[in-house]
Amino acid sequence: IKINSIPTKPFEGQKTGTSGLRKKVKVFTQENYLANWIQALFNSLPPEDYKNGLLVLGGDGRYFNREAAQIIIKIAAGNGVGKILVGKEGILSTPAVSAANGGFIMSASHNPGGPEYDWGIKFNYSSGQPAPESITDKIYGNTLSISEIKIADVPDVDLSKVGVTKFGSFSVEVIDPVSDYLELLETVFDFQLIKGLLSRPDFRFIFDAMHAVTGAYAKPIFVDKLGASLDSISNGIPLEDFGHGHPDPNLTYAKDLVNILYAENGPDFGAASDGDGDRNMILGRSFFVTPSDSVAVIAANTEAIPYFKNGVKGLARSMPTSGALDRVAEKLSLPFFEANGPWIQVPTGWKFFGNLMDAGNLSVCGEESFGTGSDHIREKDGIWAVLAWLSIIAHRNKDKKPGEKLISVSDVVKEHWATYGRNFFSRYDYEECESEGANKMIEYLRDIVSKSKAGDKYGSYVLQFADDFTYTDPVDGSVVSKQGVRFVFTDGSRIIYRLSGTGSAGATVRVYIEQFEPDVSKHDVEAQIALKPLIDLAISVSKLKDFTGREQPTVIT
Ligand code: VG1
Ligand code: CO
Repeated sequence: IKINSIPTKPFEGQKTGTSGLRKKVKVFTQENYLANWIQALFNSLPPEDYKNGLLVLGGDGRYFNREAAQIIIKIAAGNGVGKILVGKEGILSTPAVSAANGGFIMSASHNPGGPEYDWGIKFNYSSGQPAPESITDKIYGNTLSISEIKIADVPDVDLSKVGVTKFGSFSVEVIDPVSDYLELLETVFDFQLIKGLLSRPDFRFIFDAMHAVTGAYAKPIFVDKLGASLDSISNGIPLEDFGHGHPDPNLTYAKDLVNILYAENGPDFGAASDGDGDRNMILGRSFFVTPSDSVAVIAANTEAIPYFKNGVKGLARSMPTSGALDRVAEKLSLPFFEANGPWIQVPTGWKFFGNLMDAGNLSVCGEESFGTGSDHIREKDGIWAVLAWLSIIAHRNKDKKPGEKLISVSDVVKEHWATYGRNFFSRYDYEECESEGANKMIEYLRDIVSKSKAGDKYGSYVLQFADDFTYTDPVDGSVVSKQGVRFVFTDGSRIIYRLSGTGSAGATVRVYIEQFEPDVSKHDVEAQIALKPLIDLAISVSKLKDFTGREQPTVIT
């Protein structure tokens, strides 16, 4: 094949955030903008990583993916990649891509899509994990000096039909987006067990795909394989603009599903997933499972999941995620946990879990941001989390006769709290604030941290320590700093402040609040009520209203 060299000039700001590069569509559609980043990526990898090798390409179906796929294919060919596997119509969820080794995901995840909204790209490295910072930093460096794009002179590939197209030594194979991923999940879960639950007349299930990528997976998996009824899938068709929605499965943006579960005589189980299928929200009847509890409950109930038949190797969470998981780890006396105590917490972003998994130290992990997963792949996995919860409910009820009352989602969570105590948790998001004020607020907090000392009084709370979280990867020794300002009090309560690394405009401030309650008689209190004093403290200590001009958060979890 003929390879053309196109001269180009650097663009500013092509720095990846928490998970890939995300910008407005208008930014990405500037001539050579995407091409520059893809070329810079190849310039950053050792040639043996991709020359004549295989890469996977897929996306969440959002606007601009079709054009982007053709650009990526041609530049990959121009740089000597041997073969590209592409999901049909460019569709592959983030977990499905992660199940393969190395590839691109065309997605801005939970950010809205369409000509006026966001586009994004994530790159997975050799074992399917999101590229580590050592690579993304290199890519960014190369975007600042790029002068040439290598692009193969081949026609656009028809992505609408499964099959192989050859161009000399380079080929493109269009694959079914579901089959390999489904095959993997069948080795993880007991599908017969789940099928038994979903076919019970006294168990009603609903899944909201939010018109995003899991629309392509929901019917083949939940309906065709597991016997759920067709009408249990809502918003099941992936759309370029997610039906004008914001494909983020939380209490604000998945409000329709929440309303259904909280209505009188609603279903027993509800779940939703985000744009690219790696997040999940789990709901019981009139009951919300906070993601920090979700990962803890899964970790405490692995006997329901055949994949974990030999036990779990270790547990991990991102730093702002509540400590509910730590309590499970302690109880399970995991050797990994005891030996390494503190490094059960990683910074925000799934890329930090991959090394622990590859080293054989981690089985189940999660983030408070609706991300839950295991080492079956190297990304969080929305459908996996739904199947994990269905497995737990099915396992608990497997001997229940028709007509007998089933153990519900809320029963399982309340029982968990009774055993381990409840970590009340909430996150306040202030989306798209002015960057200047948000940055100043974080600077102000860092200044407080530098002057603080153990024993300082904050209202009725006594400071244990305050810092800006630094993480040293126990496997490769790499260090990342400034990962979130923490105030940890002597009773274990915490307030954490971070700026989001996934937005495309302004700054999103996240405030995380946690308080532990061992007393079972106090577990039924609404989280917002239980946490009110700490939330008020978080807002006043940071002078958040002065710095951001915001009275109320945009999203409360
Ligand atoms: C957010 C979440 C983080 C998650 C990341 C990617 O990052 O807080 O936990 O890993 O999104 O999720 P940030 O920097 O905005 O807080 V996904 O589903 O967008 O790939
Ligand atoms: Co996502």
